[in-house]
Amino acid sequence: MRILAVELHRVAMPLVRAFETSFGRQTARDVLLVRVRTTDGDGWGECVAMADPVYSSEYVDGCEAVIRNYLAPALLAADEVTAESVAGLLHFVVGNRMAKAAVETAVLDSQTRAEGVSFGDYFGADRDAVDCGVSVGIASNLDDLLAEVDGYVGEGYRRIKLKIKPGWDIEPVRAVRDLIGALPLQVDANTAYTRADIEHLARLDEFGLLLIEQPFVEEDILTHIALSRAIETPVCLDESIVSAEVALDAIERGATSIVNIKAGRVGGYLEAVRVHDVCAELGVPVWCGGMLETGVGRAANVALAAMANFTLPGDTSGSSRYFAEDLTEPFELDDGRLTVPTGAGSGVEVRTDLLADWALRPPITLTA
Ligand code: SMG
Ligand code: MG
Repeated sequence: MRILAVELHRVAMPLVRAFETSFGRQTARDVLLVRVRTTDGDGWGECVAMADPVYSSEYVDGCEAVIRNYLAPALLAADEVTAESVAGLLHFVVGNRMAKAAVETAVLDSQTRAEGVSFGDYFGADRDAVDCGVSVGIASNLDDLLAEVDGYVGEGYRRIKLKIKPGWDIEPVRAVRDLIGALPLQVDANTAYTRADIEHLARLDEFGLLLIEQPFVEEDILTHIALSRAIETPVCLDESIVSAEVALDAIERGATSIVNIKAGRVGGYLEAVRVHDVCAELGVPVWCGGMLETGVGRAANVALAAMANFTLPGDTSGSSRYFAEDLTEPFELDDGRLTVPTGAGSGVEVRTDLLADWALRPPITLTA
């Protein structure tokens, strides 16, 4: 195909409840959506970068600038573009994986729609629904936390993930474990701890957690290795894993025995499939992370999470976990599971009326 235009849409999406992590509190998502207009038809991709560079170095204004100044011009200048060739065409730009992922996903959506192939079939999904977990933010007190968790359990979520930070770890985990009994439970620190906390974190062993996610800064593989040796609970990397090569390295060195896969973090769904495959070969289970996606990104995540080695429930919650109204038809939990879309491409339609109503500014159209 030839890329005729790249459109950048910015939408404000208020969250139904504030989401607090070790790095801050979020009350809305500032979403960047990419639409490619191609000789084969249109395709959409969602950029998962947050408004501020606090989860990773990428942030939404930065992604928009990189796409505008580098990524879109490179694709618009190419005679022939396929989803499989996007990474190579954009390789001259270092990093900026979330920006690249948004663009590549839009091309993949256009390509697979034209071919009549769903994302699930393209990725090699082997089931038609996926088990869903929910990520629960840091609350202002234990009562509020338990009420929130209780609500999610009532909705049927199959796994609870608690955000933790120093001063909000052992007690909330104990309280939630007491509340939910044997329901799978895991924690995510978003890099809030240091090597000095290893002994303290080992106290989490008594709660039978599925895993502890990313306790230390993303570059610090060594401290994750040290924790893995000191704790029974499996250590799982999120922020650190930016490619299949890094996943292989971290696994072989004993830093991670379970991997969180987020397509945005690794530069796109094609690389995410590679991370899945590397992990499968090494016998390391994976699960699908989330970045508070709208239905556009959620559809692709659910398709990815239907691959064979995604054996743990993902942060693939229903649309209502975050949004009163979604940008696509909503994803609704059925017995703790979401159905993998079967339509061509991502299988969902962007509600362009809402896109216009919620726009932060008029779309930017880039052409050759
Ligand atoms: O989409 O349900 C979701 C969010 C899941 O906790 C979640 N994501 O580190 O895994 C993570 C965080 C990153 C985003 S926090 C603003
Ligand atoms: Mg995480």
